[in-house]
Amino acid sequence: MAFTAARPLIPPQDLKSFQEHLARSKRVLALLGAGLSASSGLPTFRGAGGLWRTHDAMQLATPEAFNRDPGLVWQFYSYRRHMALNAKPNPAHYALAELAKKNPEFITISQNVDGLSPRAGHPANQLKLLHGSLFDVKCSEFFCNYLETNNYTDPIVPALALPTDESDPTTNEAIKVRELDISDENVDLPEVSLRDLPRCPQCQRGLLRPGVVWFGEWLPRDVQRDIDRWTAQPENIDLIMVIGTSAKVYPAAGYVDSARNKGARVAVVNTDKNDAPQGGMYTNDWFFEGDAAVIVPELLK
Ligand code: BV8
Repeated sequence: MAFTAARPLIPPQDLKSFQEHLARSKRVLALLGAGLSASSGLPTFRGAGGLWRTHDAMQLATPEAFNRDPGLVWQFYSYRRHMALNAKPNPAHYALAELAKKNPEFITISQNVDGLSPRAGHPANQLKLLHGSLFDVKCSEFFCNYLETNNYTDPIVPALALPTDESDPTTNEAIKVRELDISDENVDLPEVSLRDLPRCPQCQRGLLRPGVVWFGEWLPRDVQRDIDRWTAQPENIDLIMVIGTSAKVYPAAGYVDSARNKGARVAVVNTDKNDAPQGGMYTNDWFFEGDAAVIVPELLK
């Protein structure tokens, strides 16, 4: 029986041309999405079994949803905080952190709120968390500026504890069990009353909310300013790596074109060949099909 060598993970010619370009590159960007953390056990938003398939996150990741039913929205975020706390950074998170330590002109724009890039030791000044973090909490009152970062209390209040009959909620079986279709009004999630939700310790009035950017909300001005200043510098951008993102959410997805307009070549890492950035792939781009946790460390070797 003829043994055929397993297909190389990355076509050798593509790997060589990418690594040669990376070695010559000075100014490098990365745009990260939920697919980067998939191999850490955190569901993506749109992928198979993704967060949005069973949780209607568009329904939940908005200020309107929070105003309408803060208990339900907190259950959604408390569950994600718990999963993220019990997940670990994967080799791709570490490889990107190592590249940042070697190249101060490498800036990472992350759409992820799961905290895994910071936990992998990614230099904070080179990691721009565009959509905030599950572990920041802030007051929901417009006039109050209370913000607490690095809040890892799990659950953040007793009323948000996962039902005790859960097996380890971070296991895939439990996640499947847990992923009730909560957009279905027939699903009776335990109610969490307003008085049991976390309150702002500063103004003593407002409810605390997750420190993430919801749909319809402005992105953190300081983060956008940093990125815009970096991309607006006169020198060219040599490369943008687009890792584990469907690149459908703006303004994050727009940074691919911004980089292209500054001369960048584009390298996409995605399990889905169809998930190229808006505007498609150019002839001298790279598309590396596969799991970011395996591909990225190989590329950045
Ligand atoms: C804004 C935090 C200005 C919360 C997130 C109407 C009203 C208001 C705004 C809009 C509107 N219509 C459009 C907009 C703009 C809107 C937007 O872009 N909407 C989209 C849906 C069209 N944007 C906004 O609202 C932004 N703000 O515009 O402000 C403004 C202000 C007021 C009024 C008007 C405008 C704010 C956007 C931020 C939303 N918050 N997250 C939370 O997480 O709960 S976005 C959230 O979804 C994530 O952060 C992430 O960015 C996004 C999901 O994208 P991905 O990360 O790409 O995940 P996805 O599942 O889609 O893809 C995973 C990919 O990985 C797939 O391609 C898959 O194939 C691949 N993959 C899977 N496994 C692997 C893998 N790849 C590699 N390896 C693997 N193992």
